[in-house]
Parts: sequence; C-alpha cells; structure tokens
Amino acid sequence: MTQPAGAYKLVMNRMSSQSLEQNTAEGAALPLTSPHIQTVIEEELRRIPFIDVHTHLFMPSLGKLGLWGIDELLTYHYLEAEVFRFSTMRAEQYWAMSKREQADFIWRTLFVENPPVSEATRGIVCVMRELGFEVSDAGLKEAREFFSEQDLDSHIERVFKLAGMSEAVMTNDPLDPEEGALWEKGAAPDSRFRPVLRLDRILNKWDQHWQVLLGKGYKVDGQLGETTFAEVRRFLADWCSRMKPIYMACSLPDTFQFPEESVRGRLLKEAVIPSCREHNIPLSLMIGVRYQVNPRIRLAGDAAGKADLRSLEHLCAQFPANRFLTSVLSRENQHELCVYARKFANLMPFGCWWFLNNPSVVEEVTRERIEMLGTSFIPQHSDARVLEQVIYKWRNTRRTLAPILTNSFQLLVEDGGRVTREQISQSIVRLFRSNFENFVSARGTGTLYSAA
Ligand code: RAT
Ligand code: ZN
Repeated sequence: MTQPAGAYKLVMNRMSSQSLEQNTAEGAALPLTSPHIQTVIEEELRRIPFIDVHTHLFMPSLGKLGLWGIDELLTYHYLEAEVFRFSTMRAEQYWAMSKREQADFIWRTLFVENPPVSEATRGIVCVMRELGFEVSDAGLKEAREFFSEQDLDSHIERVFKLAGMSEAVMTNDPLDPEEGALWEKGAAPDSRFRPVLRLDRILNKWDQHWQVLLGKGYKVDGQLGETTFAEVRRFLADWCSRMKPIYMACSLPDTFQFPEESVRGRLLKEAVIPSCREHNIPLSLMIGVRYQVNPRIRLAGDAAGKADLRSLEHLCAQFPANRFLTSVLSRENQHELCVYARKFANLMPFGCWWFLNNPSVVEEVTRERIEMLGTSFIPQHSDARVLEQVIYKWRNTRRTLAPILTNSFQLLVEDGGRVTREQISQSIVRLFRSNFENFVSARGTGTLYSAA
C-alpha cells in the first residue's frame, strides 16, 4: 500500500502554546456542567499538539541514527525482552540473525503464535492499524513495501500529525563516534527536533572515555583535578555552542548518591552543574536503572531499582540556581518525587518511564501527581526509539489521561468550583507544552529560579 504521505502538512508546530491555550470555541469561558467535562477534555487532548520531551528519535540530518519502519518497530528492545519469554531460542542465536529475520521471528512468536496483549505488542497493532495495514502476514508484507517507498521528511510530518505532537526532543551523545562526527560536520537543524546533550558516557563511564576527550584536545586525565574540571566545562561549552541543546541529560543507577566523592559525584558538582548554570539550561536526571542485569539480551537487559532520592533533595537544595528535570524508574520512588517537587520549584517531575509506561502505573502515578502538584508537572514523554512508536504511545497517553483529568475537574465542580473549556485548554497546554517550554527557558517563573 502506498499513500502520498506528503499530503499531510503539519501546521500545528508553528502554533505557540499561548495561541493554543486561547480556545476560541464559542462559550469557552462559560462554566461547564459535570457531564460535559469529559467531552471537552477529550476534544482538547485531541486538539492540542504535545511536545515529546524525551525521545531517542533523530532529525533527518543525523541520517541512519534515526530508526523507522516495521522491522525496527518489531525489534524494539521492549519486544525483544518479551520474545524470550515465549520462545526457547537462545539470545546468541537471535543476535546472529539479520534484522529482518529477527523481525520475522518476533512477528511469528508474539503476534501469530500468541495474542499481542502486552503494552508493547499492542502498540504494533495500533501503529499498523493507524497506517492502514492489517495485522496479518499480508499486512506485514504490505507494511514493508510501504516503508521502503516513503520519503522520510514527509513521513515524519505524517507520523507527528497522527501522534498529535509538534516536536520531539532528541537524545544526542557527543561521544557516540557516529553521532559526534555528524555534529562536527555541521548537521542541519530541524525545527521539529530539539537537541539534548546526553552525558552518560562522561558521568557513568569516565574511565572508558576520558581518553577520547584527551584525543579531541581537552587536557583531561583519569584522576580528576581542577584542570580536568575546567576542560570538561570547556568541552560542554563547545558542544553547547555546536548543538544548542535545550537541556543536558544523564541516566543514573538506583545506587546514585549525591554528594559523593566518586568520579560521577565530582564531575557533576565541578563540571556539569556549573555548566548547566553557565548555559542556563536544566539537567535531566533519569534515576533508577539497574544496568545490564542480563547482558545477554543487550539493550533489553537493564532492570529497575528503588533509589535514595535524598540525592535529589541535596542537588535541589545545594544548587537553587540550577533546574532539574527528573524521572524516576521505580514505582516505589514516585510519591517521594512528588514530595520533593513540593519542596523545590527547581525540580520538574516528568514522564512515566520505560517499565512505568503501562496504563495501570501511569494512571496511579498521574493521579498522585495531580493531587500533589496540580498541573505543575510534565505527565509523559514517549521515550520512542523508532519514529512510528509515537503514534501508539501518545494515543495511549491520551486515553489513560482523559478519565483522570475528567475526574479531577469533576471533583472540582462537585466541590463548588467553576470549570470552563478555556481553563481545561490552559491546563492541557501547561501539562503537555508550556511547563516544559518554561522550565527549559526559565521563562514565566518569576524569581523561582534565581540564585538564592
Ligand atoms: O526506555 C528506554 O528505551 C531505555 O532503554 C533507556 O534508553 C532510557 O529511556 C534512557 O534514556 O536511558
Ligand atoms: Zn530514554
């Protein structure tokens, strides 16, 4: 099946959050009765394009790094983790196959021999349906043909439109040899994709990477000292001017502590945190990964663990002029994260990440966040690694969040509050656009983020 994907034109990413808030529908300022609230919320969730604040998608100028198409969708590591539960195939055998063979194996195992009822498998069903394919062997063949004929640029427009999003925030690793080289050559920016400077190799694997920095002319060493800190700051400054990231980011283990006299603790304190301040951008901390508990299944081999969030308390208190976007991977840490967000306005909880991105958990976490933080947080990001995943991930988010938001506004009416369409629009724009925009640009926040 071929479709003129170029026919879709994304106009919504040219719209500002302010204009999106101003719903001009007749009666936008009139009070709504409880039974109408649900319809209005569903309409506004459909109308307002979201900003996807953390993905692993890439702008077209970063070439092959950007994954898309049915074989990439089927070999997503969330599905790889599931396929070994249904098959006796050994991981080593799986890795020896070509991408297409792996995709065929996953298709057969998770979609033909078993019902695709898990969150990740159901996502494939949704994407195929939205793009017009049957969930059958014939549909898979058709999908392969379709993707082989797409022009990437117009396909992106179409996918973003189907997903109801205007921008995807990328994850850009300057020390990935392939990616770093493309940026150094001058990758063309794309207003649909916003860069983020990812620091995992520096903060989590310094012993394996300091020599790479040295090779690039930064006078660092393995021991750390004033010169090294200054040179890491210079490296970050150079990458800020090359990449123009909207924040810096790092994933962290469940054992993460701060302050800490470790390489990571010292690099954070002496190089990364001052650099974020100097460039006036937040640091995103994704805390709670138990790296490679099963390395045989590669990317699918990480797990989750409860972290000690006192580290976050120390960061927020010690560096009031820094801003911290934070997502925690363990369900057990969610309530504590809300408590800290009530204490520190320089902390912005975001997303229900990875193992949390299932309706049952998203529902619980989001209710808790609304009850404790009102609309002052960022409910979700997609974490998509393959372009078309945003279609199902954002559809699921809208479906899960509609009843939660409805319930919150209905309770408000029950308790004597006045709820209008305008107010609902504003809340949805805040949650899915402007809380993020304001936090990354330190805008509209009064004195909240100035140095104490
Ligand atoms: O959700 C994921 O795909 C994970 O593998 C991680 O990449 C995580 O999102 C991260 O950014 O570290
Ligand atoms: Zn991620």
